Amino acid sequence: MVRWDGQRREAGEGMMEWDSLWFNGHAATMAPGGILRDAVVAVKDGRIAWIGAARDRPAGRAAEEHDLGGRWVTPGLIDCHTHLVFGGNRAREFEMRLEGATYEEIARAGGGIASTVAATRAADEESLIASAAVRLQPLLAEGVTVVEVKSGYGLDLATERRMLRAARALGERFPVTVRTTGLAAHALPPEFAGRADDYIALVCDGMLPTLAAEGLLDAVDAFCERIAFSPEQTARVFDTARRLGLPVKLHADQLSDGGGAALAARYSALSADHVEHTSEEGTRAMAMAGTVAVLLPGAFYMLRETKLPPIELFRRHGVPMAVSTDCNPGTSPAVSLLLMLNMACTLFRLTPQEALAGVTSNAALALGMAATHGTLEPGKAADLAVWDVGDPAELCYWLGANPCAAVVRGGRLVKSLQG
Ligand code: DI6
Ligand code: FE
Repeated sequence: MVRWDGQRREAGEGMMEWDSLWFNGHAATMAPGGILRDAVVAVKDGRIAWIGAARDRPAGRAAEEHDLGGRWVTPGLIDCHTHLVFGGNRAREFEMRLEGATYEEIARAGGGIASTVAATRAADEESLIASAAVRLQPLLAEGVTVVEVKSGYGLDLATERRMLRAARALGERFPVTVRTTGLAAHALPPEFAGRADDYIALVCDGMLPTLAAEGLLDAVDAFCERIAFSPEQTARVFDTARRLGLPVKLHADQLSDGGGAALAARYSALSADHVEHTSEEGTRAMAMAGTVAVLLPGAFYMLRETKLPPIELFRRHGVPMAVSTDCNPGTSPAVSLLLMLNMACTLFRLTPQEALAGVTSNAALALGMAATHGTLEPGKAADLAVWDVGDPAELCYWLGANPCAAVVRGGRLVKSLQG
C-alpha cells in the first residue's frame, strides 16, 4: 500500500482510505466551479470520493497512486445518441447522394433505412455484436465511458429484441455503460406499406410492452418526420412509453419543422434530437420542460444540410445542448466523438466549453443520468478521461487526432497511461 503523505494530518484519526488517487494534473470538472488546476481526484468503491486542488486535499492514503504528469482530466465522455448496432452499410447510398439523389428521395424509393432493416434482419446476434464492436472501440479509445444505443433497424419484435440484446452485450464485454433506447417507430417496415397506423398499433400494443417487460429498454424514441411518423402517431408511442414508465426522446425537426420539439416537451422528453428546424415556440417549450437539445453535426455534415439548429435561441432560453455522433449507416457513419466536438464548434458555432458540456454534463442529462455521471464531483461514478493536451479547448481543435492518454471507468483503469 502506498502512503499518501497528508501534510496537515497524522496517520490514524480522520485519515481517509481510498482505492486510488490521481494527482499532478488539471481537471475540467464540468460542474459548477469548472477548472481545477493542480487537481487531485480520490476514488473509492468506483466513485469519486474527493476532488479538489492539491493544496486542499484531506489526509488520506490510497492503495494506488497515479501521476497525471500535468495532463488534463475530464469526466468520461458520453455519446448520448447512437444507432451503433446494425447490419451492412450504406456506402452505395453515399455514392448515390454524391450523384445528386437526396436522402428523402432514396428513402421514398425503398432504400435508406429500409435497406439497413433488411441487412439487420439477416444478421444474427453475434454478428451484430461483432460489427458494432468495430465501431465502439474507436469511441472507447477516445474516452467514451457511456454510450446510448437505439434499436430501430429491426422493425419487428424479433429483430428489435436482437438489436437491444446485442447492445446490452456490448456493455458486458467492453468497459462501457450502455443505455438502450427502443426506436421501433423509426420507419415503416415494408410489410406495413400504406398501413402506418397499423404498424404504430403493433409498436404500442405488442413490441414496446414486450421489450419493456424483458427489461431491454431504458427509454423510448421515435422519428417524427414527413418520411417517418406523424406527430399523432408519435404521441401514441409516447403515451405507451408513459404507461410503461419509460422516459422518451425524439428525432425531431431534422428535415422539416413538424413541431417535434414541442411535442417532445409536452411529454417531458429527456431530449429532442437533431432540431435543425425547431422554432422559437418549440425552443421555449423545451426550456420549460427541461428537454435537452441533442445536436448531431455528423448528420448535418453528411447530408450537407444548410439549416443550422437555432443555437442562439437555445442559449437565450436556457436549453441545455448535448453533442453526439448519431453513429448510423445512413446519415452519420461517425465513430469519433472528438470529431463531433470540432464539427459542433466549426459548423454550429458552439464554444469549446459548450461542446465539452455537450459530451459530458448535458449528455448525462439527455440520458437521465445526471445524478451519477457527466461531471467530476464527489459521489459520482469515477469515470475519467485523461488527455495529453495543454488546454481543454484542444479537445475540440484537432481533426483526426486522439489525445486520450488514459481512461478510468468505475474507478478501474481501462486504458492505461502507457498506452
Ligand atoms: N435520423 C437519423 O439521422 C438516423 N435516423 C433518424 O431518424 C438515420 C437513419 C438512417 O438513415 O439509417
Ligand atoms: Fe439518430
